[in-house]
Parts: sequence; C-alpha cells; structure tokens
Amino acid sequence: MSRWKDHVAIITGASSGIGRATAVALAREGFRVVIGARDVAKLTELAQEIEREAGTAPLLLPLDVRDGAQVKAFVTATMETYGRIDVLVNNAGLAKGVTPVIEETDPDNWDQMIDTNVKGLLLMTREAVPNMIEGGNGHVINIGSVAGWESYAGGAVYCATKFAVRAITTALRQELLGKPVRVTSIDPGMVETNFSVVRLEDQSKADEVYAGMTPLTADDIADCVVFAATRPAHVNLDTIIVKPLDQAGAGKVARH
Ligand code: NDP
Ligand code: 8X3
Repeated sequence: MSRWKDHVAIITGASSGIGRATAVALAREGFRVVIGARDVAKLTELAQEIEREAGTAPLLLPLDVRDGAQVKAFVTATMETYGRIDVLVNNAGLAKGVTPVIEETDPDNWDQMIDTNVKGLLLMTREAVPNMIEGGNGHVINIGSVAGWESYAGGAVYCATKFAVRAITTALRQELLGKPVRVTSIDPGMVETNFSVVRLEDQSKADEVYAGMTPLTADDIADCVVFAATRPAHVNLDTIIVKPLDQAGAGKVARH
C-alpha cells in the first residue's frame, strides 16, 4: 500500500502536456488526484486512463483558473470530497504569440497570459493554502520556466509572467516560513507538449521549435514534480531548473 494513499494532489491544466503527465505520475505514486482544466472532454479521457493505471478514479472538475468563482468551487469540492489538500501543482499556463511589444495588435494575448499564468496561480494558491495550514501539511509546486530567469525577444510578456511566478514562489516561501507548507518552483526549458502549438497556432511551426534537437518530455517534468513531492516533510526543494542537454539557455540550442 502506498504511503501517499491518503494524500490529495490538485493539478491545474491537467488536460494536456506537463499537467496531464503529472496527474498520471502522482496517481501511480498513490496520491488521490484532483484534475482541472477548461477542456472537460480531455479530462474525462485522462480520468479513464488514471483509473486504469492506478485503480482509483480522480476527481474531475472544470476549471478556468482566471475565474475566481470557479477556483473557489474547485477547492471547495476537493475539500468536501477528500477533506484535505496536500499538494497543489500550479501548472495551468500558456504563451500566446512571439510578437514584439511595439508590434502587438491584440493585447488580449497579454491579458490571457497575465490572467492565467500569474493571477490564476495566485487565486489557486490563496484558496488552497489555508486548507493545507489547517490540515497540518501542504506543498505548493509552481511550474515556472527558464523564461523566468532569462528574457528573450518576442517573449516579453510570457517571460514577465514567469519572472512573476518566480517572485511569487520566493515571497510565498517566506510568508509560509514556520508553517507546515513547502513551496517549490520547477523551471523547465524546452518541453515538447502542446505549448508551442498554442503559442504559434500552427503545428508545423511548432515542430520547427524542436527540430534537430532532443527536447524534454512532459514525463521528465512529472518526474521532477514527483521527486519534490515525495521528499520527507522537512525537506523543501526550493527550485529545480531542468533543461534538455541540447539547450543551454533561451535560444541557445544545439541542433544536430
Ligand atoms: P500544454 O499546452 O500542453 O498544456 C497547458 C495546460 O494549461 C492545458 O492543460 C490547458 O488546459 C491549461 N490551461 C491553459 N489555460 C488555462 C486556464 N485559463 N485555466 C485552466 N487551465 C488552463 O503546455 P505545457 O504542458 O507545456 O504547459 C504547462 C505549463 O508548463 C505552463 O505553465 C507552461 O508555461 C509551463 N512550461 C512549459 C514549457 C514548455 O516548453 N512546454 C517550458 C517551461 C514551462 P485547457 O486548455 O483545457 O484549459
Ligand atoms: C517555455 C520555455 O524557452 O519557450 O516556458 O520560453 S521557452
């Protein structure tokens, strides 16, 4: 029997990529997982996979992290179902476009990135963490990015959101000092998921991003989440920066 069988992990943005792989990996480890995203059809498919693999069906709820009422309902439903929250993986996020600031004609792209990657993460954290403190155990795992360390042309707003995630992670770690809640940031480089398709709105352009190099997979990042989450309760991994061997920084990529 897994030592994590009573532990409950929420994963935002679980319908695709890193969030999906993380939900499967935590469920395999024995956690009860609660999966949220906007695409409920994809979540339903994931729930079936988790039930097949881990033997327990996850709690599945529609979630747009930009919507404060939905965030509250999501956390309330988790508490009503399981009575505890041990891990929150703040993974939901996206980049929209690679347009330089002065050429952007659609500032909705900026709103979407800031509202999802920054405000959504804050809303989820504010709702979930008081329950962790009350329950005597918790872990917030934020999916940041190497884009939160190094900015690049065409990525001003996306990078700003990930710099913000790093700032929030650091501040939260200090705000929660003395409380039984760990705070970790996992900051990946290039991971081949749906990320570049969403960003560039074109599958062939997305394929070019990873051409001639070996990117990370969503499973590689899920491994990092599981590692951080399964350390003893007194061990806080503050930051994990993880890049493909073929990537040494933003735009510094070896193509073979
Ligand atoms: P995917 O596009 O494959 O997955 C993104 C997930 O976020 C989807 O499940 C999507 O679900 C969800 N999402 C987007 N907007 C919202 C919203 N408003 N509310 C709830 N869920 C939302 O990309 P990745 O798996 O790669 O991205 C996951 C995280 O990893 C992001 O934060 C990204 O910034 C970060 N990251 C990615 C890297 C990469 O190279 N791929 C590198 C570094 C960090 P739905 O559309 O159903 O709502
Ligand atoms: C995604 C990684 O390098 O495309 O966060 O910005 S990068």
